[in-house]
Amino acid sequence: MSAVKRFPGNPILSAKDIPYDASLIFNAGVCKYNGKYIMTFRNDYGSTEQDWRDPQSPRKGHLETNIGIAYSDDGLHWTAGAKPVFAMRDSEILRAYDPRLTVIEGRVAMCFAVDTRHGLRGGIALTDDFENFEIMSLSAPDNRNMVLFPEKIGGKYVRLERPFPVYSRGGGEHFDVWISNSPDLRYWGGTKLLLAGETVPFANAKLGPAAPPVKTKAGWLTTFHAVAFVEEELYAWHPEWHKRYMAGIMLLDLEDPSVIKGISRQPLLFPETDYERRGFRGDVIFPGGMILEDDGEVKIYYGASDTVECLATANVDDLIALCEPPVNG
Ligand code: BMA
Repeated sequence: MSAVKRFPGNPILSAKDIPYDASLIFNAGVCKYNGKYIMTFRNDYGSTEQDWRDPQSPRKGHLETNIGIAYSDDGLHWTAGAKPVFAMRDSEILRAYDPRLTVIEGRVAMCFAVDTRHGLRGGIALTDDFENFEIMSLSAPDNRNMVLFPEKIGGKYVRLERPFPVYSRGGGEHFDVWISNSPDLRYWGGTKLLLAGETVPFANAKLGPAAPPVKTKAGWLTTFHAVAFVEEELYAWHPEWHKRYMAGIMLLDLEDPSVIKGISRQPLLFPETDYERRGFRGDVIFPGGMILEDDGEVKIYYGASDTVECLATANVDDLIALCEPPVNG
């Protein structure tokens, strides 16, 4: 029996729940802050499935992006705020997307990806009210999928990240998960390789950090996404989609999170349901939020098929038990 159960009410948020222009609601970050569950989600808006499938449609391929907010009392049922809360666009920056939330030192840090005319960057912003965001850092390109640990470790802030080395990795999509630290959230260094793509048996392409880690007695528990190129064409609104995104899970050492204590040899979540297999890009599971409740329940929030936001739950001990010692550990 699987350790993870999909929430029967999935998807928990989709375009029909949003009171402004919205087409695709996915890849959200989630935190518990001031007694409420808060989600910031990616909203791609503009063209619809019909536009993508119609070769004559002038709106085909036109998607803009902003980041919206939703609130919940139980983490299951969500209400979207009246307007988007975050967007970046100027002559250099094209958009910000895929937000991840971490409560740290009483504030909320939002990590996000940024497309610019000169490469992909990873950003970190701090907020107290989800209206004003102070941007602390934007990485050098190409790097994204940043996630921040919820406390300092060894006196430093710590993040996971996924740079995109091209020359040295043979030009394909063979990208790995790295770990860095910072004295102040602005300057990042001490960078080390954490999880190499070739060590994940169910991936044959890139990996990336998924939801920010949660602290357990056994170690930092954290998800990652793992990509497999497949021969067959997968369902998508556009032609030639061959990438399957799965979720994996691993356990990092509490004092030195650059050490992997355990990792599951199998995917934690593999695309199975209609909402995961059929959408803008089918066969995509992309976790961005993970909450550990006091009773040991873990809520894992994930974008499905780049179209809707979903939830799966598990018991924390069952997740820890999935993490076997790494082969070279
Ligand atoms: C990645 C990112 C994610 C997206 C995924 C699947 O490269 O763009 O935002 O969910 O692809 O399309």
